[in-house]
Amino acid sequence: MKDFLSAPRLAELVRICTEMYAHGWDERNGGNVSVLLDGADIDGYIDTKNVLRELPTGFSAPLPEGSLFLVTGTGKYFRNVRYDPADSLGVVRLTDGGKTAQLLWGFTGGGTFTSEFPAHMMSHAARLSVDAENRVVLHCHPDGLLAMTYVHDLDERAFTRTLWQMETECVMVFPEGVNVLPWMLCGTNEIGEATAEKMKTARLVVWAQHGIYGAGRSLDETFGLIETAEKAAGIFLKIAHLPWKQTLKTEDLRRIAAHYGVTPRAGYLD
Ligand code: 2HA
Ligand code: ZN
Repeated sequence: MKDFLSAPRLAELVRICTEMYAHGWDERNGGNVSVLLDGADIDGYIDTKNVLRELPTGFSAPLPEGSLFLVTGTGKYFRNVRYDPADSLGVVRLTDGGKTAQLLWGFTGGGTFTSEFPAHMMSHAARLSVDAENRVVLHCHPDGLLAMTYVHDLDERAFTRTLWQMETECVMVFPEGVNVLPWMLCGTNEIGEATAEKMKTARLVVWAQHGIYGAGRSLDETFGLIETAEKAAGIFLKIAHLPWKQTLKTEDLRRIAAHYGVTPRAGYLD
């Protein structure tokens, strides 16, 4: 067996956690990430017969028996992930109808998966129902998007259109727009269910006064989605209080979408 610490999947997640912290998106223990693994990702690295601990999930994770996830741990600081990945991260396998997660690697200090495990598992199921290639769910607290939820209408169409107007890239990067949840208590099955419902129509779900969830086929794609939306939110906050002389118009957004062959969310560019 090779050491999982040298596995590409692990290295990739460590890099992303480090990068997220550097962007200021994950203060203290803020944020969490889960990556759906293929058997091949851990083959030769982890003995799948050796269950280290059984962790109750507290709900029936709606995913196939045996699904494998690399996931950040509850209370772990993204700032520290790179110094001790085996303590901050874990590989778990769902069993017992998703009511139990078997720990196969990591959480060496006795920890467990993120407090947002329900939102992650339900979001994976929702994304997989519309995109069989989805692998990543990523949550963080980027300050521009968070600030925007205090001063901007939370209507999804309006919120999306504002972001699209802030930078030419936006409608290309997230043509389906961003969905928005009003403030809800985090760490609960209820916010998990609400997030998953929103995930069926967009890869980005803003949690008002809290942060954002992103989903995608890779860590790079998902990070890039949030990075782009956050950049747009930052521009909005720089100009929101100033008199605008011009902006990207609906017609411009339509032209961008047509030129780059993306389909904007129906009804958002009427
Ligand atoms: O503590 O970000 O939403 C991690 C979180 C909870
Ligand atoms: Zn959070």
